[in-house]
Amino acid sequence: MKSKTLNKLEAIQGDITRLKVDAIVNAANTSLLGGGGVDGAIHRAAGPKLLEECRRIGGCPTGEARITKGYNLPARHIIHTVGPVYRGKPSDSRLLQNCYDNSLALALANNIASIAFPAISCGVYGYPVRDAVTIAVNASCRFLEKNPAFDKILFVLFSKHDHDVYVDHIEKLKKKTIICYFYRQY
Ligand code: AR6
Repeated sequence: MKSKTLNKLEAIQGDITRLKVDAIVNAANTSLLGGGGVDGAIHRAAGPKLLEECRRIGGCPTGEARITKGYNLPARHIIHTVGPVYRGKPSDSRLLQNCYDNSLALALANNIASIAFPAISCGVYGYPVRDAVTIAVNASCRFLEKNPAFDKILFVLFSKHDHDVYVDHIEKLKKKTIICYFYRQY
């Protein structure tokens, strides 16, 4: 993996609704009609027009993604994706990976160059954050290596614990990349 790719990833702690990026990602449910957690926070901050647009879309299957305007948010767009409810089955990781792949593909198709992800499925859907971070970061790196013009992928974590897990994972990958670079020089 190139260090240029990893430098485009950043984990921050905070509220995703406050970020001024091209798009923020919502961890929605299949109805797309709002809910609790980050979904509730995004609908509250974006305002009632978001719900109207979501109604017109008519739902989204698990692992897929849909795009709307950002309305009152600082972000121009919202990409709504539906993570799996964690059951400890192999299909969980495939579906979570689909969320990242499909959100990023939709971003690319809509001229989005900066995006912020919450920890999809890691709240009420129960996905262990230590497993989810590997899927999130691997999917993001694969995408960035294929699309070098893409600017930035942010991971926005609500809790300090989740933030520490993400930072630790990304730092370890950066160290590995530097060691591999020096290894290749000799
Ligand atoms: N900014 C960033 N992260 C947040 C915010 C925020 N404002 N609020 C919560 N989180 P969850 P899920 C974190 O439960 O597990 C909804 O009701 C939170 O700490 O929002 O994918 C939907 O409608 C956690 O780490 O999403 C679905 O029914 C992460 O966001 C269901 O929850 C995801 O937690 C989806 O469950």
